[in-house]
Amino acid sequence: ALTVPLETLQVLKGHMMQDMRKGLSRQMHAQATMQMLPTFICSMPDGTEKGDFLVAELCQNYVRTLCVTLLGDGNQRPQVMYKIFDMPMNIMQGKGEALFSFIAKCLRQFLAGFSSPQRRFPLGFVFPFSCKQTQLDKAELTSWSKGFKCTGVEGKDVVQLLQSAINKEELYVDVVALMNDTVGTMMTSSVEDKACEVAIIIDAGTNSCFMAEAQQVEMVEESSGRMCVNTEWGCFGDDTTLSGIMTTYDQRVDKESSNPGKKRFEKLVGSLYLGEIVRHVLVALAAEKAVFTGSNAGILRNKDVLKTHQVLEIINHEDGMARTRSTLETLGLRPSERDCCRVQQVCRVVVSRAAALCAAGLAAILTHMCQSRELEQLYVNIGVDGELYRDYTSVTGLLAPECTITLLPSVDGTGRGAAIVTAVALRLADQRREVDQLLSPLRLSRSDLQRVQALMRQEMDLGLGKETNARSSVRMLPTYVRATPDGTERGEFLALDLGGTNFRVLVVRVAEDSIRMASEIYVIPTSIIQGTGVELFNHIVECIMDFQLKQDLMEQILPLGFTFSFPCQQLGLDKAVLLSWTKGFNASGCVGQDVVQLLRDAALRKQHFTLKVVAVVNDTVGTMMSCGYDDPKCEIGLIVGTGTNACYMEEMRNVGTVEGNEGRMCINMEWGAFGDNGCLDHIFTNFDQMVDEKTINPGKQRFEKLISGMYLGEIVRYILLAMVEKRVLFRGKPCPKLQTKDIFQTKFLSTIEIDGLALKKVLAILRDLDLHASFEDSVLVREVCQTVSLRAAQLCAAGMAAVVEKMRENRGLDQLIVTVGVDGTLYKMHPHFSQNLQQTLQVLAPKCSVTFLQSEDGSGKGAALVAAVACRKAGP
Ligand code: 0WK
Ligand code: BGC
Repeated sequence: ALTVPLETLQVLKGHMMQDMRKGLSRQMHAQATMQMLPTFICSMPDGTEKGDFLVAELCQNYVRTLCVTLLGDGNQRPQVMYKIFDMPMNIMQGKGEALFSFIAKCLRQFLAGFSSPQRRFPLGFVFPFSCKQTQLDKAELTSWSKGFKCTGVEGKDVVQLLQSAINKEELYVDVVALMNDTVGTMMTSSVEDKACEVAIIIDAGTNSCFMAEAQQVEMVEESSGRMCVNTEWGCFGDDTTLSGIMTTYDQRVDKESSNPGKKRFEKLVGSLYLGEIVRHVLVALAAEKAVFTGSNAGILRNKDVLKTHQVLEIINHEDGMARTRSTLETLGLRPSERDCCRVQQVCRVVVSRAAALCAAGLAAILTHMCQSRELEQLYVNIGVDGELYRDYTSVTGLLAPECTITLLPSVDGTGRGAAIVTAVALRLADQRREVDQLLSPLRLSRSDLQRVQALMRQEMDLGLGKETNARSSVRMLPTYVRATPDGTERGEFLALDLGGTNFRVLVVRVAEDSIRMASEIYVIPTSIIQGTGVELFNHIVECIMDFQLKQDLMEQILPLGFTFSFPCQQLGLDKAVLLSWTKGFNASGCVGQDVVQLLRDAALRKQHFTLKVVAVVNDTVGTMMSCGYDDPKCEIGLIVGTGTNACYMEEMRNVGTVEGNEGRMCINMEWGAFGDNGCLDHIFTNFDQMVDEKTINPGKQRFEKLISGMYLGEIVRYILLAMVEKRVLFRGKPCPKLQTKDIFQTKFLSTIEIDGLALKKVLAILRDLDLHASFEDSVLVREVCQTVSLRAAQLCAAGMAAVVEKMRENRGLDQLIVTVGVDGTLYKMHPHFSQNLQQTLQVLAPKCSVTFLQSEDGSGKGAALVAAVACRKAGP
């Protein structure tokens, strides 16, 4: 009955994994017997921890106080001083207040031995009982065990109880961290470059902890990195799961314990109970006259008469037989040779079962880690402690063949580990302060955003005013597009789409019931976009010719709609003067020119080639038109891609720069330049300044440089460099590659911020940049990306709020219902940008219900629709 076959251990491992998953899940947590308690330890020591750290360790019959000095030199050889204070028996069963006051008095005595009373110390508290931890320094005791039963503690924050006892002793000691003894063991056993990620204690009680994927620990907010979870596996089987393994002897031990029905797994494994199990087996054997037939075995009916350390000596001592005889004779028994053999056998079976059960538990943890990290093979170091530690790699190996383990016995209990946890906690707290200081200027409050919204509105009004237009940074350019598509558009059109990531040439066939398109993407080399205008437009014409050849359109002269995504003063539907280049374009001889003419001239330079350009539109207008074809409520166009901009349908009566008051006209806001007059300087950080200075148009497109894809990666890069300098990232190691402009691409943000993305993917991106990051580093890099992209989405929302609120006022509506046609790689590819934008917009413009309609066909289709309108108006 006491032998557990491998198949049963396999089944048990399965049950434990199931229970672990329940314990980790927010929904099922209450049904789990293994409580899987978050410890708020998310980082391992990085060797830079420095200082003197106090530790108070509450052990079975004593309190150990330590002072550990870390030198910040990798912390291989911390200096440790300690003192043990035996605990009076009545403390374990007395008032909680007495227990904590006893610990505080131990600390006073200990400190008196080497420190000045005024010196302040951070303290780590090793408290080996199950606690509901909500912070590293906030933990409620859920239940006592191992014979402890102090009153007035369960349900209370034990950190607070200890701190107030310490304050009563007027000690300058701050309890910085509370941890379970398994955590202390994991940290203590982590030596040199052998970080432990699992720890098990098989002592009076038993327990384990391991570094879980944070996103799987659903009871806490942390969504990235890892967090140490205290399994409290001692409670496993407190439902009926272990009934198949529990023997009558185990049930008797449980019934006589101070907490019957509780800690079932612990009672099969912990040294507090093994002696009792052996005793009950011997009582049963004696009753069956299978042993001690020559003596009165009545003594064996006394609880705890056989200690576990005696059981261990019986099986470990090289002369086990002699040790067995002397142990039994000490109990007043006169064992025969055969009795001694039987007793030894019983001891071996009970201890091996305990070891096998631990191996099954360990295998469950290892397989869980291997699966949650999506690994084929897991290599892991395991810190072990406790008098019952056995080398059960063999059984574990059978139960978890996909894991290679190294057991690292803790040589110094949990004290040193607790000091390291405390040191890491303080290092992280310092780092958090540094990080918050660096990132706080990028974190915009609601009132910051409302101010940006108001400023945008102010600039819009200035931009629309004939007299005031020149003073506005938002140029509010009339587009001569007076209406969105009405479905009567027909015909075949060529379209060009220049200004985004890709240059596209399209043919668009607009029929009654459908719009069919064919397109080709052409690369425009940097040498051309920063060369001459002639080269640029020649290149464009060559692409058109290539396209027409491929599409067999050489014989036709189709009306052409030109999406030209740069600020242009539109003088007519087919006449637009370039005001300035943006987005890294800088072709000479174009600014101040009519870009349609430049295109026509390039066509003319090609013999026998004719172009019929009928419309030139901005990509925001093209996008609005393209989406407007499907949704008539679409009266706003938004681009958040390489650059950013918006357009919307404004009342002609408000457009002071164009004659006429009837109807509406689409206004290309060119909001990318918002703030170029300094009105946004209050939100511009030094990182933004550094990015702007390195662009080919410093001081220009300031709003765009806070939002769009061309710049977000650069903002992140400068922040990471500042964090390296502050030694909160990559251990302050210089990162030459990170000095390279544009090396941290904006698309990295879109990957790094994917929810649930395994951090190893973030590590891979950083590795490609020669950045050898720790887990912590990758969590921090993700936080920087999230902060930068969130600000971009919020600023975009503040701009959009100004637009929809103006339209609502224009139309005298209490509630505006409108659709925004949107395009751009950042908006489309970033995992959270669109959601953050929409959520912020709802807050800033609650009287507007705004639908965002992603443009599927790009603005080329829109340009073709504008061309169709132009052709319809021009008549046959
Ligand atoms: C696709 C549109 C194009 C626009 C681009 C912006 O068809 O007109 O310029 O989106 O997004 P980006 O390619 O800059 O990310
Ligand atoms: C340009 C706009 C364009 C936007 C999005 C900005 O840099 O100035 O005209 O709409 O980028 O492509």
